[in-house]
Amino acid sequence: MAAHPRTAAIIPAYNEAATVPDVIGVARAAQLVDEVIVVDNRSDDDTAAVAEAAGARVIVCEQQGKGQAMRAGVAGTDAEVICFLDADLLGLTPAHVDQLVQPILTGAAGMTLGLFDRGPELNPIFLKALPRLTGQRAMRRELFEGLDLEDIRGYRVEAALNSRADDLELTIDAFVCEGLWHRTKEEKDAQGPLIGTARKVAMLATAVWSYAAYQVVRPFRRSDTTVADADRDHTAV
Ligand SMILES: Nc1nc2c(ncn2[C@@H]2O[C@H](COP(=O)(O)OP(=O)(O)OP(=O)(O)O)[C@@H](O)[C@H]2O)c(=O)[nH]1
Ligand SMILES: [Mg+2]
Repeated sequence: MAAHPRTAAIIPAYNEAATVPDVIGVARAAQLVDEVIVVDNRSDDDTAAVAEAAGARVIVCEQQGKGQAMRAGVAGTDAEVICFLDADLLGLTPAHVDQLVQPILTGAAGMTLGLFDRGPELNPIFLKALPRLTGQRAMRRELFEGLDLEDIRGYRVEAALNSRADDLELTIDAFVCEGLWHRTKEEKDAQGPLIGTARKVAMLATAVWSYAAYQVVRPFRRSDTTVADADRDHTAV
């Protein structure tokens, strides 16, 4: 039996067959991770097959969207500590993963955030001046389960986790993961770099807009249904 609370690494993956095996291998090699789960949305490529071959438990999520995949992953485990990792990471190490999980296990932080390494000029800006919307983050499962169901749609989930952690006055431990980067939309997009770039701009605009809109409406919105309520009642988003 694990001496610490059980920790699951949850990796949402949509068409990430090129990179997900390495991410799984690193998560499995981390000392503080007990279980590695990949949540696939019926990818067009063989993400599910390669993830299983790399030793992950694969959960198929019927509802499209990163937030929905994260929800399915949390619902699919009873681990008390969750470490979310993107499936398209390059340069991830077991030490990065343990650095995300450790402060949650000791109680030193309520949420940890691992940022990409953008170099010495940009790192302080992304760490201190911009919203930290990274996919690499660890927390106790209650933090995710307490999110409003509305807030796990698409890319809004990361802004919502940040806001909820602030509301609860949790300590947030954010750091740059040395050498960490990802396979970008330009590289992934089968239709070429131009369409990939356009998609990325659209995605960034959506994320920034979601974040801004979320901050504006949040004080006026009374929470209706949390993720935990919905899971109990089997409500779809
Ligand atoms: N299961 C599942 N995973 C998703 C979905 N959308 C995004 N993801 C995963 O969420 C992670 C982050 O998505 P990305 O598209 O890489 O987002 P990003 O890194 O912010 O954007 P890029 O700069 O273009 O890479 C990746 O592992 C994706 O495969 C989805 O609908 N379902
Ligand atoms: Mg990415």
